[in-house]
Amino acid sequence: MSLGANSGTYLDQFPDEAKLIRATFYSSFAALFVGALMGLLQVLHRVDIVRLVPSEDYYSYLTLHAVLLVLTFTIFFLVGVFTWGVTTSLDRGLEDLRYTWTWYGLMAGGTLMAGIAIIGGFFDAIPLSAAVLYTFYAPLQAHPLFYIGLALFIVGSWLAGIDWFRSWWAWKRENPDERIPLPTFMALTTTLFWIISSLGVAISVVVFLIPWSLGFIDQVNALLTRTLFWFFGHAVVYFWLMPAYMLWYVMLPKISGGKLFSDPLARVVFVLFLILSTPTGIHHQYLDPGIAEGFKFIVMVNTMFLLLPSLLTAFTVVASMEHGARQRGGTGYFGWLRALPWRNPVFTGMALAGLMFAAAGFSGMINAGMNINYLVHNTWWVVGHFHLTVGTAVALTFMAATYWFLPQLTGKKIWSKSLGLAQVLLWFIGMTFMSNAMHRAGLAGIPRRTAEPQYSGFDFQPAAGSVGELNMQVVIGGTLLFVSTVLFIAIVVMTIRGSKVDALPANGYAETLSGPEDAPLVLDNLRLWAGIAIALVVLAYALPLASIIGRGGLFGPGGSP
Ligand code: HAS
Ligand code: CU
Repeated sequence: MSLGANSGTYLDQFPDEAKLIRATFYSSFAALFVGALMGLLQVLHRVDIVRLVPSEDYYSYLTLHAVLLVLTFTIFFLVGVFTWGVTTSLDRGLEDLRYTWTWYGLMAGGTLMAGIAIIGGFFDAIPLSAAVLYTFYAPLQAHPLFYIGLALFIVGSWLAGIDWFRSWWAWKRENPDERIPLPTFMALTTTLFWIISSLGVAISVVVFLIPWSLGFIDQVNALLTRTLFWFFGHAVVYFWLMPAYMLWYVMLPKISGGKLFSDPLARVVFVLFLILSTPTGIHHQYLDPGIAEGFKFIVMVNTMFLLLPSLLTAFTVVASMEHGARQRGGTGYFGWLRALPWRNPVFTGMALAGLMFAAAGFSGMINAGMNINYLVHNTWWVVGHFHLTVGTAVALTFMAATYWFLPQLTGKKIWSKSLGLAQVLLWFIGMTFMSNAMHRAGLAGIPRRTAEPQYSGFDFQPAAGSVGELNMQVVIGGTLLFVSTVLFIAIVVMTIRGSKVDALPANGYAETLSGPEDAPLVLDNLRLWAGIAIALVVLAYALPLASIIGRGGLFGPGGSP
């Protein structure tokens, strides 16, 4: 397949699909803006500078912050990215646009329902509330509207995945002997583990949480809902990450001026994520009583194996960047770094996102170790970790990619590339302050998820190493992140309001140094990998779930309702 051989922008090639992707992106950006505003309120509240929302509403807006950012912003954006990847690489439109708009409608409707349930919690007169955080397991309980909305959102995302499969099936009938093009391969493997893992949370919501919140059953087994949540809760982080990885693999090398180092290695990476993303969820429960140490140990081993695909990614992506830099005339052991296109916000945003992810990988490894996890669990350290991962590796990559996608989807030029550059840099600097301080605060034992941390608050002249200093850094970082978000939204809005131009780069993605012809055929056997993925899930989860249900009953102490 000749990559990037198409002429014209994505809008020229697929006007209908471009409209759908614009809708998913704009939904995603709306969530980003509101979520980021909640983030600003959050840091100002935690360090006690201003409390715009009373403390009793803290968990409602923490929930709004998290749900809008880690579920709505990320997932709306990524369904757009995968739709782009599948249609571009198969060079065919989606099969049935009415079906496509149905899943979009389910996702949008579900978000609205969940959002209304959360916001209702701010007003005493409205009998709604969902102060349950994005980790919505029992015993915290939300209004049924919240769970029903989330269920619809998840079903919508499944239908999106099936949409990509339908395109591939149709393409395969016409091209029976071709290898699956890499971006499609990435979207399909991701869909498979997403469906496997989100079955866990779907069961928790449909069988337990919805009937419980409607009053049909009066108790649930809290540990069971928690375990089913984490069955999905680790895999979901790779659902956010895989589209960013796809962009690092297929976009970053091209923007760096070169080719992807190895297509086969990229396939191996996505297969590893497919088989290992789910049987690792219990690493969020190392401190839960009720799950035997032996099961936790198995999960720790799986998690350590799961570092491998990310380490392979670090190697492949940096090697591809180096190849690009050398094509552009870069020389020396490290001198090539200077030859990279640092003035291009698409490149710089993604490269800085990758750089921060390297640090995030280290904090993830610390989280993953059973014994050292006891030190950091439930502290601000974990919050620092996930602001580097989903909050930077993913979010900053998505924002940077937007500067490439928007012209493709609208036929308009980015309003200001230099402001775009400032925007990605501000994010990087803001996150450096905020997440570093959060990690350190966690080591000092400062807890997460609390409106009233009992430590000295904000201090204009903090002593180095004091809580005041850490809080100061969190506030500076959080404010820069908010400014960066506002700038991002402004650039998007001004770009959309601009007029169409002719001379835009053509749609396409990076070619490869070592292509699919070098990859063993077995890598494309999705049935085999899905089968292994399911077998590993059964191995990791059958006994712990049986023992949780055996001791606590399916519907909580006392057995069935
Ligand atoms: Fe995590 C908690 C372990 C990755 C998100 N994680 C969380 C939570 C979230 C989250 C949201 O084992 C909190 C959940 C909650 O609310 O309680 N995490 C890991 C491990 C990894 C990991 C082992 N996490 C992620 C990713 C996330 C994410 C990705 C979102 C997208 N995490 C944990 C554990 C906990 C946890 C425990 C529970 C903690 C507790 O006690 O509660 C690994 O996947 C990380 C592997 C990463 C690497 C880095 C590779 C480096 C690369 C960079 C290449 C460089 C480039 C740029 C491209 C090994 C790929 C070069 C630039 C140049 C200029 C040259
Ligand atoms: Cu995890």
